[in-house]
Amino acid sequence: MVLIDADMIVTRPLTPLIERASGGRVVAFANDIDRFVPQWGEALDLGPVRRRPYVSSGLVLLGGPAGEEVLGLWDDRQRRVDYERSWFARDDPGYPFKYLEQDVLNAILCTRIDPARIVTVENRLAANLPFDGVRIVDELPPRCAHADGTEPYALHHFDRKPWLERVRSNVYSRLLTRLLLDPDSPLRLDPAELPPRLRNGPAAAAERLATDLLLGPSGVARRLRERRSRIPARSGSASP
Ligand SMILES: [Mn+2]
Repeated sequence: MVLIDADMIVTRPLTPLIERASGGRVVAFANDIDRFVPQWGEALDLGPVRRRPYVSSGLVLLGGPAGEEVLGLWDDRQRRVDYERSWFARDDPGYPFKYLEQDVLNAILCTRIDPARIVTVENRLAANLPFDGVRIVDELPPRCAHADGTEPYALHHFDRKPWLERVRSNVYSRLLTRLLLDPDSPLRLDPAELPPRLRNGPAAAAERLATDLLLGPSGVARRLRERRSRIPARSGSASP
């Protein structure tokens, strides 16, 4: 079973990860911040907790009995968390499930699952906004690389979405245009369904330039700093 967020672009075959998961493992990517809440186990009736790296819920591969156990518990326990108290709404200080189902996944992994059954992949292999140093190697099918040549499995646009809001163009938004408008794309849209800045042609390029100038070269970095400063520095901000 492979769960992929709708804000991810897969940039490399997931076959190696699927093979690891199919041997009865749970494969997930380390988050860009670490997080652990000792009350998780008791709050969700999961039992004693054991510290382990905090993973993103954006791309999770679940195989065998361990995978089924995680998915079943995840489905059940996420019904107990309160959206209104989460980071996405009121952001109650100290709420153990600030990041909702992502925290629930981590709660399950640090209580019910044998650590030998969990594979934590390094964060940069599911690269996050603002995709610093990531370049496009190929567009269809998409491939990307970090400066050292490492190719991530996916790009994760976890913050504001380029199809909903004016965000500075980046490797993700450029690939998105190709994926959604190319004649060879399996999920082709009519350009009129996309905001002008995500289309092809000179008018779209002008719109992107205007947006990029308006938001400034460090627009994304500034927004991320603002986002981090909204919440206590010690808990940091995760990328759900
Ligand atoms: Mn996401």
